[in-house]
Amino acid sequence: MSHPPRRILVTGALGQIGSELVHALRARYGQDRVVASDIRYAPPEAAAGWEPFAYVDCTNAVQIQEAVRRWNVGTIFHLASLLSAVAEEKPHVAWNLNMGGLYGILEIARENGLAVFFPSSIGAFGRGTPAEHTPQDTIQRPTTMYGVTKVAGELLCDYYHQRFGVDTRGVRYPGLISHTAPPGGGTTDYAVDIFYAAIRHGKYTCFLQADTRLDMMYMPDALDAAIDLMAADATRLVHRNAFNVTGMNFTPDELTAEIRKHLPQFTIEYQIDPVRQGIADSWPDSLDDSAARQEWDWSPKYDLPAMVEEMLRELDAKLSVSDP
Ligand code: AKB
Repeated sequence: MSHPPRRILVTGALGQIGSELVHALRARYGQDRVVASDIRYAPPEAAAGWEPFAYVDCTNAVQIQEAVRRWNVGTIFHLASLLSAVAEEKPHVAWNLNMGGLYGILEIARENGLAVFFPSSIGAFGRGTPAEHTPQDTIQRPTTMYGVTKVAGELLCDYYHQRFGVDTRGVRYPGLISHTAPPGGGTTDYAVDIFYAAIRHGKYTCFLQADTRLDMMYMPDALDAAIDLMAADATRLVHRNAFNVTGMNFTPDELTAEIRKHLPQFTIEYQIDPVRQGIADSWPDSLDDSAARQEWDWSPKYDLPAMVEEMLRELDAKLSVSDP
């Protein structure tokens, strides 16, 4: 007797990555194969488009277990997490969600033979990490609660693979840029906010210094990274978890110069947020992603000019409908 293929569950499906990853996974594997889940419900006018949808609080193991059984889940893309700036404001909530949620997911994966994707971040690095071309395997002493949960999450995923044979895989994302869902509470959010401000007002007040260099990635590349890594040949994976990945690298000043090629009147001023500046200063300037390239053929498609051109075009179309 043949069994239907097991489904994919996406936690945090209404967040910045999840809201696009669900659609990308459905495009590849079929609508019914991918169950979106979140602690929020989709707005009523959009709810039908999100089916199948499961209400899941990731800190509640019973709810995760019920969703896994009900939908015959075989793989979880576990995205529910607080981002860096909001995690610094609410460190206890961040520990509970980022660590408690992951622990519950891994336990259920162990009991049910599931594969798990876990997104780590450039936030997993900190003081003492080489700032340029940060190696795959290096010093990780983050000074933020977000970073602590990301390093601990990387280690926990490695542990569940080595000790229990759970198929855990993951990447370290840089700042993610998208025209679909806004980020919420990250240090790299300026690189999305700037586009909305450029189109709506022709000017932007940036909370990071003009010369703060960070790695970034356009969302289509971030989705490919997650999907391709989970589909990769396991025998080639030396690292499995926490692969450095990057798409491009710039400062607010350089991003402004690129936007000005399309909107010459655009202006930027700086009003530094000391908390987010401190977080950004503790992160690397650029990552070495050669392990991902070697082990599962990672290769981003978008550089800075291609990303800026598409962001302005897509957002201009979107905002002309929402802000007529
Ligand atoms: C954040 O800024 O918190 C995230 C990240 C780099 O992990 N975008």
